[in-house]
Amino acid sequence: MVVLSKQTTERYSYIRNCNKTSTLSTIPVVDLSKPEAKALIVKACEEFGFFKVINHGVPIEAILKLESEAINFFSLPHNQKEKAGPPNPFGYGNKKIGVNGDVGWVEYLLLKNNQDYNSMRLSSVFGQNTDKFSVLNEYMCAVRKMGCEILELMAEGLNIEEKNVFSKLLMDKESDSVFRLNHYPPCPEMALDNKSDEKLVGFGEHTDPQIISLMRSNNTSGLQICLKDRSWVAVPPDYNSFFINVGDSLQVMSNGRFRSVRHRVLANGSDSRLSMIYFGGPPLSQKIAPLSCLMKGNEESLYKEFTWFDYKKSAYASRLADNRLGHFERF
Ligand code: GA4
Repeated sequence: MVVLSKQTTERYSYIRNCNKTSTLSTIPVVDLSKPEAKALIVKACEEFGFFKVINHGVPIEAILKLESEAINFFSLPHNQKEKAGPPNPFGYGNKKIGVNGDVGWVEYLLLKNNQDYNSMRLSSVFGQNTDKFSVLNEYMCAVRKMGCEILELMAEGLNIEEKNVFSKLLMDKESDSVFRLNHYPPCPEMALDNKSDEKLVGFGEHTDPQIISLMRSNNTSGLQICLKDRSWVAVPPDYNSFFINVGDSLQVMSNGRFRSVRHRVLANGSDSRLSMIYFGGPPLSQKIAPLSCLMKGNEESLYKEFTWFDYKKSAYASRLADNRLGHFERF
């Protein structure tokens, strides 16, 4: 008989009744090379705040090179990785998420959209190894380009004349975007107890504060999204595609028409999950408010006025699962 000890993992949260979670078979898939992409993007953002893209244009070599660097990094001895920590707010983090006591079965690297800053922050681990940073930079540039293409299709789908109304925020040299590598190690306890209906939380439920998040993962499951009816569904992994989330700022800019999707990641018993996420954010001084061209008749803004700086400050002081936009709602 195997006696399971919860000692190593007892500070973490568990989700019960996992076997009942359904798999999202209707996940919207957008082929960026097809003319119907813009309409599908708008529909998916309204219904789910989430979709998957194929024919995304991010070169497979750029993806694989960064993935292999990430695997190398997370395979380093613990004391080596710790040299790149703590994540205040950028750097290596292990289990602790944010500053308010959230924990998850995850280790990660949080990076800035600035090559010089990242190489300085990580020089204690990588020295002045410029190759590693050009791999990272190449990936980030390609993903940002895809993000801008998606945002431009979105603007067209919404019949907005200024096609770059969203994408210009990511292209701005002051854009406050963030990049994250997440490694969810296999959880040995779960592997032993494979009949258990309980799963350990890798990254607890939350919404992303930025405009748009662009995620690529390896082929290990774990991601779940919350639907409008508040049920959770598992998203089957697909390492050839990118998964796109609407963030809180885009929900506000669309005056609530688009949904900032609540999502979480559950740990896996036997396989490592590796995900790479680009969080496209605006410059700090950017006003985040519903676009006037999207307001119909005498439609009122659902939100108070704020800048990305105000929102980010409030978001980073919150707990992961909080409804961060709540403080900024008018009604
Ligand atoms: C969620 C989205 C991004 O991963 C992130 C996260 C950030 C962090 O890990 O430091 C936060 C979280 C995220 C929202 C609430 C605060 C801040 C952890 C946390 C508890 C980098 C981001 O921008 O916001």
